[in-house]
Amino acid sequence: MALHAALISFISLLGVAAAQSNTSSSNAATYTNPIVPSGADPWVTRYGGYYYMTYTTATDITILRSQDLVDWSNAESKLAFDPPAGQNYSTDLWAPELHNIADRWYVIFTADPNNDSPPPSKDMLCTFSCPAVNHRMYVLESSGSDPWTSSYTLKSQLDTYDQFAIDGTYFRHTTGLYHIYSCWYTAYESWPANLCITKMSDPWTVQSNLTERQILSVPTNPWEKTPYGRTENIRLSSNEGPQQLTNPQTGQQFVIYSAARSDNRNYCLGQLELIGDDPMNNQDWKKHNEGCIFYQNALESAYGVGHASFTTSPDGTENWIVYHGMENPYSGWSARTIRAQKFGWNADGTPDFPRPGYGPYAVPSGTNATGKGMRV
Ligand SMILES: *[C@@H]1O[C@H](CO)[C@@H](O)[C@H](O)[C@H]1NC(C)=O
Ligand SMILES: *[C@@H]1O[C@H](CO)[C@@H](O)[C@H](O)[C@H]1NC(C)=O
Ligand SMILES: *[C@@H]1O[C@H](CO)[C@@H](O)[C@H](O)[C@H]1NC(C)=O
Ligand SMILES: CC(=O)N[C@H]1CO[C@H](CO)[C@@H](O)[C@@H]1O
Repeated sequence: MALHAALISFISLLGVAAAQSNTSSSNAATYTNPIVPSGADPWVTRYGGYYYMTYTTATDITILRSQDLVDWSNAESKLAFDPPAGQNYSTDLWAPELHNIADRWYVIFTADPNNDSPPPSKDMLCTFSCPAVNHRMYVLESSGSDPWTSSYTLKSQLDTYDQFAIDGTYFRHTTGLYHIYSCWYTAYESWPANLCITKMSDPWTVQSNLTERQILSVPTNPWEKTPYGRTENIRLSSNEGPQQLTNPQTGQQFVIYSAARSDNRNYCLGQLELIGDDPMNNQDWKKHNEGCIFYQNALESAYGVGHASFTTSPDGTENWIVYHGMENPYSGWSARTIRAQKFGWNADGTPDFPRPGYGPYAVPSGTNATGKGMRV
């Protein structure tokens, strides 16, 4: 696959030749994955003619912007937040997301003090000198209504009852705003990592108390465990990276989350659907227990695909998934790169994700060709 991808990149560099070979087609231009050569936990939103991307740098909050969803080689970069040392949020800044709520932008992210100290116990069999115990959720607020020119300041820690919390996201519903994040049962129980929901009164304030917090999903299925179907050491079973997805035709509300474990090939996407009226009622959610809805494609060396976010093509007509994956399933977290693919919808309104791969794929509909030699 490496050879193939390299060859395609080379052809793209030649640009003109690739474009000329398909001049009869109206959407002949193609791109290949990855769209960013290194990175994890990508999050993308489209606003005012630009795509804004956040991802895990671990040391700060950096925002990229590009007019092109699948070409970030000329993206601009903005350092939104560089945490001071010695705080509970100084290290391991993970999975930032940039949300536009009530004319301000909120960056919701995970962080911890002192680099996940104590160091990881062997195979994370921790009872209890456990890494990750101090991970918490934090929120930055923009100074104005523009995500790029704004400055960002730390607004608040999100209340997770002084318990493990990672990968938090906002869930918007007619009944209000919610925080959905990866949680443990208790402060010192460690894995499995579940999905929890709490109600918010504003983007930086959790209103629910611990009794009201609800667990929406527990990684009980074989495909949610690592290795697949593992019956012992459930500490390596994870539900994380939750992300709201709305079917624009039917209005169906989903939470697409990542399952299994992010450092290996089994990482994949699972699906919850809100089938009732109240996100705080766990009986109002339906879990797709049958298997991952987006998962490794060994035939194309696309492994560990997960931690997705969703956006649309420049003209708004297509749905796109932006996710990370690895070509080498043995190198762990460092092998992750950022990818994007178009997806559709099944007859029952659920998302219909493609098989993960490297392309070449047609560029997103409405991609601006001007100023890009290879996309005439
Ligand atoms: C830092 O985190 C610890 C453990 O959760 C907590 O006890 C302490 O109050 C926090 N410090 C601040 C300044 O919030
Ligand atoms: C949580 O909030 C509910 C509703 O306000 C209240 O009835 C309950 O006593 C609270 N629980 C705790 C532990 O504070
Ligand atoms: C297309 O790209 C050109 C050159 O970067 C830019 O001037 C123009 O505003 C863009 N048009 C749209 C619709 O994004
Ligand atoms: C370079 C390129 O995109 N070539 C494509 C042109 O269109 C034909 C037919 O659809 C494809 O097979 C090529 O891959």
